[in-house]
Amino acid sequence: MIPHTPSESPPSNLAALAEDHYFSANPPPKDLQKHIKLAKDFIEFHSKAGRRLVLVTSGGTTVPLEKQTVRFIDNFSAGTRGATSAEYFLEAGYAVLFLHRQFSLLPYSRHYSHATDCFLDFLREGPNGSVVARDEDAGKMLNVLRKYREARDKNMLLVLPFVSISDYLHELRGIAQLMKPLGPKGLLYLAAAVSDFFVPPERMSEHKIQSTDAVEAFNKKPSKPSASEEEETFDNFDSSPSVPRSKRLVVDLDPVPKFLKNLVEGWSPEGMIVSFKLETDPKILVHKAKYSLDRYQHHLVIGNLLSTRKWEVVFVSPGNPDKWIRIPQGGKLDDAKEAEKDEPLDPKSLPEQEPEAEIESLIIPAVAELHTKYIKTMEGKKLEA
Ligand code: PAZ
Repeated sequence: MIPHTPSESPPSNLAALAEDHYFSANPPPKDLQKHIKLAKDFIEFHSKAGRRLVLVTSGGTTVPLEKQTVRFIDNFSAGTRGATSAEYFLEAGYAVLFLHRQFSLLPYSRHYSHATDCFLDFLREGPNGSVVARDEDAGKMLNVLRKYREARDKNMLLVLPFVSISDYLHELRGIAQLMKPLGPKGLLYLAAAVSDFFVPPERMSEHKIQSTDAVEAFNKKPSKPSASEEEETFDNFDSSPSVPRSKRLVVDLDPVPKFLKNLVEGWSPEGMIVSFKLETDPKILVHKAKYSLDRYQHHLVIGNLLSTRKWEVVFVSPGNPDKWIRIPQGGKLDDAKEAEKDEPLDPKSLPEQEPEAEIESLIIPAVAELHTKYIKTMEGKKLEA
């Protein structure tokens, strides 16, 4: 990998203006300062130890429709990629700052949450009124418990939640800026499924959006349009002319500004930055990953398809051929060597059940290897200067 040299120049004026505007118009989450303090202490602790530290972002972001939010738009992500990756990063010796969507999967507890089994199903009554793990689950649970305890006891894992898209962006910016002292040993691994669209605050209703005109009636406004007014609420271009426009909820979303450029150039100019690209159409995946790399000039894009993301991903990085990483189709790592095919698998050719092996067990060592090269190159450059 040829690392992109961090640019000395500040982000272009437009990007800086968009940043100022977005962050002043969209209020920060109420716990931001508390999170920043925790993150600062955690980063300082590991920076002093000369340890590598990764910020893993995970899970979906909500798009609130109201300021006092009753309804919001969400996406599919449960945070499997992020939570699983965090465990393999810890195994590889990284300190992990895990920025995740509240109530999405967490490292270690993921093995017992969000499953079809309730966690109580893993337990049984033990002697003298105690509760113990069922015999068939005890071995794995002990293993997971030990790893979890070790991570916590050694202060290797800090878990911080977010909910909405603007919470996420405020947290990401604050934490990325704190990572500067880590230099190239800081890694940003952006696996969260971040919304591309949002309702800007100036168009967001303060209160719950109403579905009837009862409130207008209460406020003594004319509650029912006359027959002629009601006709006017239809138009010829309506796809559903049987429902008047006034009774529908038409959601009008703006694009979320793209802050990857600001992240690369301003917030964390020395860290290695890995983003994910999710697509559903296999024909455009690699093209979109390359486009993103080209546009934001960061270090690695990991492309994945919704339907095959647990089976294969593609690494797109500057100066390297695209590299597919795959779980062999038997679902186990020792079934076969990494498949040779240089393009996405046909989703129909894959078994219906999820693979037994976790693809993150292959992704993280490959990312860590690129990170090692990145650190060496950056340190070499510093010596030359
Ligand atoms: O959370 P999950 O494991 O179900 O999905 C992971 C993922 C597909 C959200 C992630 O691998 C990814 O591609 N994140 C970036 C998505 C994007 O904004 O393009």
